[in-house]
Amino acid sequence: MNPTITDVRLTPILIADPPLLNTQGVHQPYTPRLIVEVETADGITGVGETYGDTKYLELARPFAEKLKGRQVTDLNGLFTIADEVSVADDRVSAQVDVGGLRGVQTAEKLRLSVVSGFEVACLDALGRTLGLPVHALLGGKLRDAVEYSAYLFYKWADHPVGVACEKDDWGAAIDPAGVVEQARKFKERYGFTSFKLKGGVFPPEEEIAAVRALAEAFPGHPLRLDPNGAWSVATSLKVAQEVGDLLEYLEDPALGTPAMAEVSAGTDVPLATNMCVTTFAEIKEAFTKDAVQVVLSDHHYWGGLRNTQQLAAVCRTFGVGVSMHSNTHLGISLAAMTHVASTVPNLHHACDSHYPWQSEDVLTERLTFDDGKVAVSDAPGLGVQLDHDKLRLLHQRWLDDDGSLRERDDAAAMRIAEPGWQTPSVPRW
Ligand code: GKR
Ligand code: MG
Repeated sequence: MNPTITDVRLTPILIADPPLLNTQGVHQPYTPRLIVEVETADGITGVGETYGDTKYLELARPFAEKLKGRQVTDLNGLFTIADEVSVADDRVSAQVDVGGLRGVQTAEKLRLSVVSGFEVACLDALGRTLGLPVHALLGGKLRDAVEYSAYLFYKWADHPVGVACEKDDWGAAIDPAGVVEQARKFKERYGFTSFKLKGGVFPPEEEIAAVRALAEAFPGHPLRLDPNGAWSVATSLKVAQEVGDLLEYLEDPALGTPAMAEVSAGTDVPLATNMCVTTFAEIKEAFTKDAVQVVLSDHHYWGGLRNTQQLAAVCRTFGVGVSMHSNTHLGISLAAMTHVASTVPNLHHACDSHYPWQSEDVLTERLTFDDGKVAVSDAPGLGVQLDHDKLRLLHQRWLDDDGSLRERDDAAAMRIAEPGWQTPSVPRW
């Protein structure tokens, strides 16, 4: 057995994405992802996936060079490499979305997102080498299937006229009836029994009405609402008062730990976050101020699967709940999330996943949801197979792009429909 890394391949791709609305604007018709392949001296290849915008690629390329000659077992060494190829914070902030509403905003989070792609690929290669599933390398699964929630979005029926895109069959959802209809489809197609609505798109009264409509249509199903920090403390408290009894938790109603702490002090509705606790350094303030009751880990920007386990342990220590956040992703990341989620003892909420929104993948076989759950694979590694033809096709789309889609920019996508659109400053309401 020789787990020395002999080759690393990076393939940036563009994947189809429906016109999903959020505080920043609307999803582009195609979104960038990066597929990582790590090959060992034994001829074994492991795969990983992470964000694919240019700023990640620019870090991943020198990272890949430094990885050659190292062992796939050297997972701690990935953080050393990340330090060596790191970029300065000021350089990153110049490239990051204004508004900063999404997870990755600093050089730290950027480099950790790159680490995660390589960590998952190394774990996959190691698992294939040893004949063990990734969950076994993480200490072993505690459950045979991981539960996911249906991730509901306000959505247009189509991307704006004239924009090249793939068609989807989800239809529009711009009011409570549309949201309920979308939820019904999610339930029919995948068996989900809990729902999360991406909010911060319409005035709070409209989103409150959507939550009420969901509660009426799906009694007993856990519901969450996530406006990505679009509300003031006062608005957050008002929403909590009006629909708090219908919610499993309210996710990032207000932006930042001090505002979340104020909301938390004024309501008994549990607050979850993937925005104010996104690094280990942010935990202390948030937990000592009791700003959040559930942290949603994203193994990409937390720096991989082992860091996610460490986060879960810290949460457990402080009696804070843990679950998983998602951004647009493919099956490699869903497999990675499922493996790590299966090992977390204190996972008491269904995880988020955008996967049902992705009609394309780079795998020979898509992962499936049964009764809203993904079965934890016991096959070696992640248990997924890369389809090189599909990968080539999606990479060709990236090559053919004039550069406008290679950086995800929901505000720019929105300006096609609404010229003059700017990501609203927060709090918007
Ligand atoms: O995909 O539009 C989106 C989401 O709003 C995503 O960007 C968020 O990162 O899903 C995420 C969240 O839970 O905040
Ligand atoms: Mg969120």
